[in-house]
Amino acid sequence: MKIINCKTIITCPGRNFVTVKIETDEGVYGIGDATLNGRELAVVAYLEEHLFPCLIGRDPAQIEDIWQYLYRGAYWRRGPVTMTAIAGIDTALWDIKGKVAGLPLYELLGGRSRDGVMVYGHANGVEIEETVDEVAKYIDLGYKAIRAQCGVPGLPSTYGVAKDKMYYEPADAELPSENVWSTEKYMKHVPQLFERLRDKFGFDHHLLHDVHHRLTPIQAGRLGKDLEPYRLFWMEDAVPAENQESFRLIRQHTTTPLAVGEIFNTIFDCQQLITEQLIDYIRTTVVHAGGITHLRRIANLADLYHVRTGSHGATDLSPVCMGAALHFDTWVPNFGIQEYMRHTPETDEVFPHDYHFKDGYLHAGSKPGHGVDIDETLAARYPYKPAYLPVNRLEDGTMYNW
Ligand code: CS2
Ligand code: MG
Repeated sequence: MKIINCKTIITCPGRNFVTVKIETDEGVYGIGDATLNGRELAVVAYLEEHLFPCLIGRDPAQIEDIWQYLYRGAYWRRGPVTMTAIAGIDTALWDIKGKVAGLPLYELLGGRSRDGVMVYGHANGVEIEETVDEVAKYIDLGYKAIRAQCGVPGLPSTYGVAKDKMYYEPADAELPSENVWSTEKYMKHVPQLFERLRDKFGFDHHLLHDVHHRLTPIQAGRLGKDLEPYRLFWMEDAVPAENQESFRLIRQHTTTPLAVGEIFNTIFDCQQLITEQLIDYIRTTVVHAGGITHLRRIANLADLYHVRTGSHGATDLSPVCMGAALHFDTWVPNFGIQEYMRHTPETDEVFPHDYHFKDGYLHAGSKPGHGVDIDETLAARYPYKPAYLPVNRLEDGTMYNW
């Protein structure tokens, strides 16, 4: 079997998605997600100008060799654009391998380790009571785990509080919109949210929170300590994580479990975090961390150090990524949890899939490959629309982390 054509399909059913499609001389094709929110066209150029020409004529079964060729052959290794491009190709090749074998992807990885994959949804509100109402809705939908975010008094907006409750899309403008941040106001308010949630719902559901890169290590230690009575499943992205050793300071001050890694793109971004057990969950994904081939390496390293997976699954990761992630989650022995921000009906129409939600769990389908397809005719109806993620400034105007 030979690769005869590779292409990207850019579509925007409410938000932009980039999909890689690899076609072979025997009529079998595979698809992969290559969406990088706010930088989509950089990945498209990297794929079309630099990677696709190297794939024509190759045997699609040689997934590892192709991965090593694209990673080592770049000379300029790593980075979100490079690794998202490699991920799109890698996922498409695993999809082809499954279709050729007539097996769902999880069988190729080592078979089922679980039936369903526990997921968490996103409850948010401007006020605490609005978030409480949203958490109640997710409990009624059968979720066992719910992320809770709320507005901060005195701030005009904050991360995670969406206009549309169910579908959260932060890339909201043709040039970056500017948000304002105050750590003091935020840290005073968040413990009140979780005190209220535990008072109302008790401890039968997992509660999670995303700090979204906005504290210093000692502030994260303080917030983690303040949240300990509410037994969070995890506190996510407490600090920007380029300096992995800064997590030692957080660890010294709190037992609140720590999750990080949705913006990581290789094992080297989290090697120290894992081997020094500075985190409890690694959030790397199929689409941004080099595909199934590399994510498997990260999960295997994490398993040696009691770190579990907790892959990112926001709306800007397409159903193709979600489908592949569910097969990965169904196999991976040190599974923790899977984020599940639902896609809109028009997105689901463009990407027909066989995974389904039931009682707080997502279930991968049993179709060969990852079980997700793309309707190219429908996709063409939604042209690319430039959209940036916001930027964040402190109240005095200092540029900060969004
Ligand atoms: C967030 C994301 O889901 C999460 O944990 O961190 O919503 C993130 O803000 C977006 O994926 C950015 O595009
Ligand atoms: Mg996050």
